[in-house]
Amino acid sequence: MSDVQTIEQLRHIGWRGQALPADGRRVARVVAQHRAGYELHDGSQIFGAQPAGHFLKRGLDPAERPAVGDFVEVEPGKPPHILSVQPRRTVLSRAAAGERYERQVIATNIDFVLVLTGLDGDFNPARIERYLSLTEGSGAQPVVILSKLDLHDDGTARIEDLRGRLPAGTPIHAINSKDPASVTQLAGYLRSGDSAVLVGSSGAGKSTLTNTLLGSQHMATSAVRGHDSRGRHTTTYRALLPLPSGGCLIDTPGMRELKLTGEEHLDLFADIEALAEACRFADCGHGSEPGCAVQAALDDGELSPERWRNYLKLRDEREEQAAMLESRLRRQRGGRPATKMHGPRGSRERES
Ligand SMILES: Nc1nc2c(ncn2[C@@H]2O[C@H](COP(=O)(O)OP(=O)(O)OP(=O)(O)O)[C@@H](O)[C@H]2O)c(=O)[nH]1
Ligand SMILES: [Mg+2]
Ligand SMILES: [Zn+2]
Repeated sequence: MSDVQTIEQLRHIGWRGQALPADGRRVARVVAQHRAGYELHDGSQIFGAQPAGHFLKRGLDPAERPAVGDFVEVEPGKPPHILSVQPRRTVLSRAAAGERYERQVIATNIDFVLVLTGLDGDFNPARIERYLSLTEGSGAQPVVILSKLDLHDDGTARIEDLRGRLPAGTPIHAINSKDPASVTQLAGYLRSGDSAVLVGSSGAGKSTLTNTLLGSQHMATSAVRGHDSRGRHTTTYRALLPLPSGGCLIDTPGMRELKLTGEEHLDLFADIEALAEACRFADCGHGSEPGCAVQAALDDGELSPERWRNYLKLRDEREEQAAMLESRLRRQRGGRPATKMHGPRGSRERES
């Protein structure tokens, strides 16, 4: 097959490169990762592969191992081996739960992060803000999708509530994931060559939406618990699927914990940061200080207490994670301080 044909084929799986590797190595995309190895797709077929030995070395940052969404170079063989990962256009990651700082890659080379929440008991604006904050550092565009519109008469109130809370311009779609006509409003995020990842709690309906977009019941789904709308962790691995629309969609397992990585900017709360800068005292604790702009906004209802609390929680977590990230990077540099502080914007302090 000619290079032109190979490139044309790779386009079907979202590859944007202009030239194939000079050494003639085969390029493919990671579409699934299992305990036993990887599944790759070259735009025409799926095949299994193992990571080369250097990916298994102890001490290697897990974020450097091949992840779903990656384009990799492959050495033929039985089985084929993944030799290297091509530079990532975008990366969505979270920090692993636990004491040690570790970034976990959720998906790479994605254009859109589709944050899916059910309009049932799953609905939780604070959690949506957490997902949007994580997305900020990824390089991909966030899109909020509210599912199960067909099941909830009070859906409209929740949608309006969210619109008032999120920055203007954040796309919000309310859908019935089971209805092909309803999901056509997402077509703009799944165009040929584009890739999107679906994230959200278990039971939100990620696999249901994936199946509707695919036009087949490829992913298993299961009913949520009646009393609290919780899902049953049906999907257990990330799966990248080429859609009939020409776009690629990554379905993921519902995540129990979503820790910030420390690289977020919290642009979502820029209005609150602006308020805090308007306080009379530069070191205002936003408690009972005179001239506190935050208290004034809380008092007159301009700022909701719930959103303020979520901001404080995310800000503190971001600071803590940023400190852990910085000390890990320092260790990697052999104890030298960073030449350029890669701290979050919140660490800037006024000098008055
Ligand atoms: N009526 C209705 N039911 C939905 C909708 N979206 C999802 N469901 C139902 O919600 C349940 C959970 O859907 P799943 O697609 O399995 O959820 P998931 O997000 O993939 O969950 P995990 O794989 O566990 O993370 C299923 O019973 C779906 O039929 C929707 O828009 N309308
Ligand atoms: Mg699922
Ligand atoms: Zn204040």
